[in-house]
Amino acid sequence: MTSFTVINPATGAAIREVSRASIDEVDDAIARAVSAQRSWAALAPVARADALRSFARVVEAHVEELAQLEVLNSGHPIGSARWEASHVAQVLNFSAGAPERLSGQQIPVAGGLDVTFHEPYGVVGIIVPWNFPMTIASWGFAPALAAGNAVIIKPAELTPLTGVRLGQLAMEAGLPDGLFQVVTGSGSVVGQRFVSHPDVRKVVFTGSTAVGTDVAAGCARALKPVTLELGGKSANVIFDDADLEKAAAAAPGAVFDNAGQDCCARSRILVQRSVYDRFLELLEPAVAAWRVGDPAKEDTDMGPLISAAHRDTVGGFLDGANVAFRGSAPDGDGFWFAPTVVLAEPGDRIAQEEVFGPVVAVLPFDDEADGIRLANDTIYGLAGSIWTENLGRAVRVARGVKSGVLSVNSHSSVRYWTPFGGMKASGLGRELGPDAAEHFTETKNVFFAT
Ligand code: TAP
Repeated sequence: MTSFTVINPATGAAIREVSRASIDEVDDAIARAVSAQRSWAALAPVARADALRSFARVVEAHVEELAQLEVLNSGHPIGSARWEASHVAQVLNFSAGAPERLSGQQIPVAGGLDVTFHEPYGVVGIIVPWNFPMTIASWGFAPALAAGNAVIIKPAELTPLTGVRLGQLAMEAGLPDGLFQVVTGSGSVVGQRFVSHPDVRKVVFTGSTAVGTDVAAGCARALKPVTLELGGKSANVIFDDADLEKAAAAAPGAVFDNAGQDCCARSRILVQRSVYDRFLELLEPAVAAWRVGDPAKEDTDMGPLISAAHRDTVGGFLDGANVAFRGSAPDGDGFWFAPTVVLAEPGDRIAQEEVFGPVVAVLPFDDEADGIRLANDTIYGLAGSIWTENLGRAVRVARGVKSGVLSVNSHSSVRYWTPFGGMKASGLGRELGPDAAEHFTETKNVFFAT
């Protein structure tokens, strides 16, 4: 068995060796999942609901431990990491309401009775990125389990520790053996095996658009459904009638949260030309006040980037860029990068490509139509924010921007009870929300002749 070393991004130090699964080990996990799923799907809905609530209670009891592990492995500030661990318990509790509500339909027909059933797929493979290891895993595994599936989770090699711990907690909570497995290893082996193995009947992939496209092509060849949550280049659109103080105070959090390693990062700030200079004046002190440093400290806003290689990639985006101002970052070990504000033109690389780091491009626009046009001027369509005091404008722009998740006078994107997902190159399908569990079922229609 081979292994890989997990690194603390705030210090560069090795934390732990984790095993790298072979194809045979993935196949063994899939075989165990197939067998566990049969009995799980046969349980009364209330029994599946109870099991998910037990799992939620165990996660709740370990929020601090999971949060500390995420600080160590991912460099997330402790406050954010606590939110993420609690969120996993909330997603489990929310999903526990689904088994008893997965009702089919009775459809009027002549000569009999027609009924539909929501049947689980069977085994679901969940491929998780490194930026939010716990929460993103839970958006797949909780509703998939609720709908009667078994799950196998593949964490990113950079950040496997909380996923591995969740696997142990699932066992502690009494989930049946084989129902909830975490298999560590590379995407090209474990992830690709989910795509090619005939007994994995659905794949959930969250990650880059490039790899997601490849995963989707493989799933198409195997004729299996896939949910894709991919990259973003979301716009924070600020109109001249907005509360500029509020919009400027909120803008750093909207893009520098998790060091910009957030698919929903509002990494383009589009500002109406008449208030462009004033907005930049207000933004500069807000960026300077953004506290970058030790993620274990309670008052830290932003930790390090995930790896030295990623820091190089992010830094590459500043080559030739028109940097307006930067915040601060610690020196020394750890993969630090100061928050950076760049003035850009629509065609610039920094205005088009996902940086996935604490770099924001600011661009002016003229009027409402121009703002909508510019907001839509990338291949992506994940999230976005609209700042205006004019309700009619807010509605028009929200309807005009092609993104899956928008907020008005706010940057919040994620609530477990509302749908989440991207348009265009940002993804396919939706997670969370009222229909989350249904997305892990296929409809069977049965006609009974009378
Ligand atoms: P990727 O490099 O695409 O990796 C994502 C996951 O896919 C990892 O677990 C990776 O495994 C695995 N993988 C890599 N190659 C694979 C292959 N050929 N077949 C199957 N799986 C494979 O992305 P990342 O760098 O971890 O994450 C950053 C990206 O994710 C950004 O673009 C970001 O926008 C996007 N993201 C989107 C969302 C939503 S909800 N839309 C949320 C978070 C992140 P290993 O790395 O371990 O080999």
